[in-house]
Order: sequence, then structure tokens, then C-alpha cells
Amino acid sequence: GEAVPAAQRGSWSSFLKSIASFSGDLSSLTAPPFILSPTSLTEFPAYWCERPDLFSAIADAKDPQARALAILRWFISTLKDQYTSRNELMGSEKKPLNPALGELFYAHWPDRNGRGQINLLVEQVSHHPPVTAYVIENKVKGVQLVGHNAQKTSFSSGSIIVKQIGHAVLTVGKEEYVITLPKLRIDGLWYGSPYVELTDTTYIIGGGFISTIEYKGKGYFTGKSHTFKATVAPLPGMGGSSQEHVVEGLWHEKSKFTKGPFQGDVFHDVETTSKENATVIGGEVDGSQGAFETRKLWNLVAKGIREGDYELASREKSRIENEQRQRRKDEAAAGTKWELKHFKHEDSDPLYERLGRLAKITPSEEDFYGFLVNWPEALTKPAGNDK
Ligand code: 0T9
Repeated sequence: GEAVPAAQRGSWSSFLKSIASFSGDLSSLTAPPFILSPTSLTEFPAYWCERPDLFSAIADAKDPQARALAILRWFISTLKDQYTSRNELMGSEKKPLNPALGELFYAHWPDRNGRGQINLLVEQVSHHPPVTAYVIENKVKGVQLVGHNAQKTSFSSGSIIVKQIGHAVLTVGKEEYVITLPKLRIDGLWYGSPYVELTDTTYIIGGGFISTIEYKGKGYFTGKSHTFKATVAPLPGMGGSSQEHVVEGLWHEKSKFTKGPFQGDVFHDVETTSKENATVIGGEVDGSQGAFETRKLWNLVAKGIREGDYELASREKSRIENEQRQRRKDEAAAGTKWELKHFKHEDSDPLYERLGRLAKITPSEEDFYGFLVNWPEALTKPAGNDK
């Protein structure tokens, strides 16, 4: 492990051993300090919208085929932020903070050049296993993304394999699209510098079209990291005579149309779309955030991790975990259950099942967290007034 600080080599190798002999919920394993991230998983849904212009542009497409391409372009643009941004920011993939049940994250992207304000709301809807539900909405443009995600992890030939559970539903006006999530392989563990490679296939299904996105990594002899190939085709019996498009390239850099009417044209280039971090509502230290808002909840743990004060980090982490355990005990004793604040859990999602059948997606059924449409006031006030 070249990237592992000398003093942490022993704890890194015992951590790797515990991963290897363990499958299920990795979030509960204790990892050495150098690999800890100061950010909770409840902040991750923001990655869906760090190219806010592309999210809003979905609403401007003139016909169903153009819309399918605009959705694919936005989706591809999120992958770099979702899966490589920790490497850019912190040098490698890091272990995120394991969210508490009921943990919240509220943020927005302000209106710019008429694209409309975009709001983000996240709630941790399960602790064990960790499940995160989110909604991202541009009300002016009529574009909304509602989804939830969880992970199932296993270990195979030196890598962590992460199967993502959950899906997202994108609504554009009255049209609904189901989005499935890629499988991850976490490589580079041996050297102490983990990074994510995407594998397998994901789908975006709706509006008369189906986009099939296949992910490939470096492989043994040929091929580059972060490669994908996407096909956009009319759904059987729905798209009339429209032509198929194929797009190929690197999801963290550039891709081109390789088949169809736009063959040879650039499809997406990360360099030409600007990245914008979400503006987080309220201050974590000035008291305007609630106790369950992620930055306030984890404030001292994050400070400890950032400043190398691991004693502070671990003391505060234990305090939060003990408080959570006590809450669960009190609920059990009182015969009550924690109530979700913004979502209603459903055992199935008819839209996912109906559209998923067209792509034969597995699993064929999944639960759903419906948004209760109760945005906090800080997000519904006009932009610019929120602080
Ligand atoms: C949803 C995303 C997800 C969450 C993270 C697997 C992972 C937790 C889940 C899937 C987002 O939309 C996209 C990106 C990265 C995913 C994380 C990468 C990662 O390593 C962690 C897991 C739980 C670990 O922390 C493994 C141990 C660690 C030492 C490796 C760095």
C-alpha cells in the first residue's frame, strides 16, 4: 500500500481482510483515518445536478427524440461528478460518513440566465441497510427527479463489487422516465488509493425511447478506463420510424455520436459544461440548521477528519451513534416507529415495473419513496432571499 501512511499500514491491511471476509453493509466497518471522508452519503444526491444547465435543458428539447438525447447527455454528465470527484478533491475514493436515520440535506442551485432555480432535498430513510431518498426539482421548467439508493457489496479478486439498489424517476412535464443505476467495482484497494470503475448496463426508459448504456473499464490488454457505449432507440411500437443513435466515448471526458444522423458530432464534453456545487441552506455553526441536517450533525466529526484530530472525530462519531442507538431503544420500548419527514415508503413502483419490463431489467420489482411535496420554507422563498 504505497498511498497508506506508514503508521496506518497495519490497520489498512486488517481493514482489507475484514472487507474480504465480509459481505453486505460495509458502512459499519471501522476504517483507518487516512481513508475517511468528512462527507456523509446524504450529500451524494447533489451529484445528479452539478451540471445544472444540462438538467434544465431537458425541458427545452423540441420532440421526444431530442428529449431522450438531452436526458442521456445530462445523465452522462453526472457520472464524472458521481464517481471520480472524490479522487479529484481528496486524492482517492474515501469512505463516506454513514448517515443516521432521518438525516437531512437541503440545498439549491440559483436561477441563472433563465434556467430556473433547482432545489434539492435528501432524507436518510433507512440506517441499516443505508437507504437515501432524494428529490431534485426545477419547478419553473417542470423537470423533477425522485429516487432512492442503497448498496449491496461483495468482494471479488481484490476489488469491492457494489451493486446499486434503487432507481430514479425523471418527470419532464407529463412524461415519466425510469433510470437504473450502474454497478461499481472499487479497485486500487491494495495500494490504498481506491477508485471507482463502472460496469454492467443501465437504462433510461420513457417518452417512447430506451437508452441502453454499457460500461467498460480498462480491461487487461486494451480499452480505456471509464468507457461507455450508449444506444438510443425507439421503444418497440412507439417511436415510429425514428433512427437509432449510438454514442461512444469516455464518461469523465468526451463522447461522440458513432451512428445515426449526427454521426461524427461531439455528444458531450465535460470541459464545455460548467460544474456548480449546490448552495447549502443555512449555516452549520450559526444555528440555523436543524440538528438532523447533515453538516450540523457531523460538524465536529468532519472538523476532526479535516484537521487530523482523529480523537475528536471518533469521540463525536461515537456520541452520534450512541444517541441513535438510544433513540431506537426508546422507540422499541414505547412501541413507536421513526416517522419519515419527506417521503412515503411504497412496496412497489408500478412505473418501474411497467417500463422495466420493456428492457427486461432485473430485479423486476423495487420499492419506492414518494415525495410528500413538503419543501422546507428556505427552499420555496424566491432565490436570493434565502439567507
Ligand atoms: C450513490 C455513489 C454511491 C452512492 C457510493 C460504494 C460507496 C458508497 C456508495 C454508490 C451516489 O449516487 C454514487 C458513489 C460512490 C459510492 C461509494 C464508493 C465507496 O467506496 C463506498 C463504500 C461503502 C466504501 O466506503 C468502501 C470502503 C472504502 C475504504 C473504499 C474507499
